[in-house]
Amino acid sequence: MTCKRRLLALVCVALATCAAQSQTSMLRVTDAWIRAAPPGAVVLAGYMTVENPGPKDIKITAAESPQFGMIELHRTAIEDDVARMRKQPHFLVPAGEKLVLAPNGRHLMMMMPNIPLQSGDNVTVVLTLDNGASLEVNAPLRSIR
Ligand SMILES: [Cu+2]
Repeated sequence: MTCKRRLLALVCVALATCAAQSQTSMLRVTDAWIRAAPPGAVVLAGYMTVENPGPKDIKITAAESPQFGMIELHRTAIEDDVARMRKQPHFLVPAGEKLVLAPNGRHLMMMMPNIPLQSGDNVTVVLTLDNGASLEVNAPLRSIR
């Protein structure tokens, strides 16, 4: 590694740390959980409450987990008397308000678990925010709320 490269790496680490710190004070996540599914299920749903006490709207633009191949942002809505899930480009957490991810509404659609998961297991979810920060959330698996 050249001297210049090492310096660049250090600056990057410093920036990442700053972003992580400024962002933790901006969104508060509580009550995160993943609904446990029968063994062999390839799709699970994740829920949580996200509070934004700050003065600016924040969007959750993506989510990922080391335990899942892919996570999509979904919203369940009733269309023609049928509940349908639609992929969302982002979830908005308005300034001073709460976003509630809950059954029959918005949720994280967690696909392709890397290993079998069961009730009591902890899942790590990393949310990507539109302010350039990311937020790590721990969500236990449980069968029902
Ligand atoms: Cu879904």
